[in-house]
Amino acid sequence: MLLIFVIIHSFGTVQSLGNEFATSFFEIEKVFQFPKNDPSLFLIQAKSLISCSFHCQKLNSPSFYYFENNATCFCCSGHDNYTGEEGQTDNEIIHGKRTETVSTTYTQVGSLKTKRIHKQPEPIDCLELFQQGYTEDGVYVIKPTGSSTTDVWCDMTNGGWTVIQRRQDGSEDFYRNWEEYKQGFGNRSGEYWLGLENIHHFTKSNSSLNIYMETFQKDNMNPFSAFAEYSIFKINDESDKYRLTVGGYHGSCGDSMSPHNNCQFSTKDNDNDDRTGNCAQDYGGAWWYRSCHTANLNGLYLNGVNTENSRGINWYYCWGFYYSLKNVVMKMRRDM
Ligand SMILES: [Ca+2]
Repeated sequence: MLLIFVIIHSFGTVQSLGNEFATSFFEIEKVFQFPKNDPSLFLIQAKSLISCSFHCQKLNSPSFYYFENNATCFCCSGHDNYTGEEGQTDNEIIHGKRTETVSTTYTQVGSLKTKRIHKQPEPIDCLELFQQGYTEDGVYVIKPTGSSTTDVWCDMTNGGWTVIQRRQDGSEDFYRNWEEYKQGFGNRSGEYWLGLENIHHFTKSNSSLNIYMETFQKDNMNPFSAFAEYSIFKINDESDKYRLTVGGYHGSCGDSMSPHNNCQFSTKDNDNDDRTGNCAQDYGGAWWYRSCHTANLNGLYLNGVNTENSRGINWYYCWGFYYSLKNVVMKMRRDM
């Protein structure tokens, strides 16, 4: 009997507060940038925490928030990225400055989760976020193309670098096709490729490229790690097969990237290299191959010393063609 009452009461609330509901939704959407029409996110008007809890259980949502000051209930179903801890303010949860004037205290009930994705108005890259005062390394949402958003790892420790590629454990398959390299793939907290289309849009402004590389402890290589930085980094659009412009090297071991200057990108299913065969197929990667490479940072994860000539994650002008790196981070930054 009580249950029935709650249902009727709640439906009545939604109907009678229709305008208020729309206003609340708009405000909260602005704060969090909820994906529009996302079927796993629900916002409902609820008179109390109990009512919110009830509705979210009905929607099979693992966690939810209740906004006391406007009686709004937000259910997260299948998402683990809009979470915080009980008593946190929304300012804390979105990590930093915000433009909204509302001040809401969350009361979270249900399962507590720890992973956070930082949400904020649409910056074009990590540098813009850094300049806004975000100083914590992590996953942020950016909007490089002007039309769609993407998650990306931001290196804030070194001043707002946008990570475009990362290798660290071989968990991600990098031997992929053109469409996948165009759009990007992988886990932003682990191994990933950001996507040629995004990188192209980033480099419409003058940009630098920084590459950090590390070997396996077990191999006792000299040097153990190295960096290569390029003050010129640009990628043309798809009609030019994402042709690379790179130059202005300085680094700690050798320049394996400049030989790829002015090359188009090639994948196993899209051969734009200067050789009769298919470099991407022959060397297990996808790159700005010429005929074929001195750097193969999207190559196979071959765990250090190996016998597969030039098929690993190679950086020739330091470790040669028979050493496959443990860690690689490629990141870029607009010139300031
Ligand atoms: Ca060819």
